[in-house]
Amino acid sequence: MIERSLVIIKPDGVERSLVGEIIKRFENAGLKLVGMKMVWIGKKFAEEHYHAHSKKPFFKELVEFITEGPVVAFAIEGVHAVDNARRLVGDTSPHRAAPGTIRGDFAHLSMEYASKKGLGGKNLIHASGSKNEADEEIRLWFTKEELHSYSTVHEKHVF
Ligand code: IDP
Ligand code: MG
Repeated sequence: MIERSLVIIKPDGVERSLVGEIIKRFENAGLKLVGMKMVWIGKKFAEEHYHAHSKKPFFKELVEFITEGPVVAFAIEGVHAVDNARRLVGDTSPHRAAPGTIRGDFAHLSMEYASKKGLGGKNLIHASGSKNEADEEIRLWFTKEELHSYSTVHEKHVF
């Protein structure tokens, strides 16, 4: 049940200076940071990360959006980390994301609106959608040496 998940603060989140605010929410929930990097990904890497969406009508715009500036990627570890990260992130479309979630608190647009404008949906953050997706994405974004095992001081009470 102890899982790892991949989280990416997208270019809109970095450019809006929300990196600290967003990371804090995962730390506050007791999820352990096990790897982290800032990287400006290219088109090929973006297409690989989002390969599951390659047939979607918004694929080109999504790749443009995720490569328009640097992102901050981090891997977290904890009980049901995949589901827990999605819960903190909120619904894909910020207009449906509950207040208290990252997308609900810091954005409000809808995917329909983004598509109408011919843009990728700027929803601040990515979190793996399933355990399989998480394993695949962590392998894509991090080498073994970039992932760390250590104990946090409060692990006794949160894990
Ligand atoms: P998720 O990020 O909540 O897992 P996915 O359905 O996997 O959502 O979509 C990946 C990303 O593609 C979204 O986070 C968003 O940035 C973008 N996206 C999803 N649907 C649309 C759309 O209808 N128009 C434009 N962009 C979209
Ligand atoms: Mg997804």
